[in-house]
Amino acid sequence: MKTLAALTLAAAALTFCAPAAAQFAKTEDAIKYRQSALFVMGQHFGRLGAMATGRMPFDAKVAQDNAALLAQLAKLPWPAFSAGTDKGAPTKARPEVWAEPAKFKEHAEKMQAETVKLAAAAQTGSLDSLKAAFGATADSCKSCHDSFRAK
Ligand code: ASC
Repeated sequence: MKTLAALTLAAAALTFCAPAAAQFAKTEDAIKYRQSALFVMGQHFGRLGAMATGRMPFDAKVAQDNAALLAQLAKLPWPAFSAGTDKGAPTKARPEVWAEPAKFKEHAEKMQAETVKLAAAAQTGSLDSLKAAFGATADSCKSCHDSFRAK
């Protein structure tokens, strides 16, 4: 019984300490995780876009909060594109994600960097700064989607 408990603990510890690539119990979980993270990002980015394009009145505090969240959320999706998660649940991720990992990583890092700049722009309280940084971030979303996401 003691041995079993020790083994269970060791297995649990391994699960928590495993590298990011092995964080998901199932392939399907990794796919759902990255889709969920990107969906939530889209919600927050969409609010910033609504302000940047005048569809929603500009509120500096709301912009700051959304942009700060977005910069944190932008860290989430990437470990969930781990090896073997190209199928196992419906996904628009193209095979290029795994065939061209350096290029994919470059796009992911570019987008993350843009969200950090967007959060900094939102901090200034200037709508013009927000607009410029929003546009640059949207371009980074789009260029990755063009190469790595199926239509
Ligand atoms: C979003 C969203 C995207 C990007 C992209 C930017 O809010 O869901 O896919 O922004 O449209 O060009």
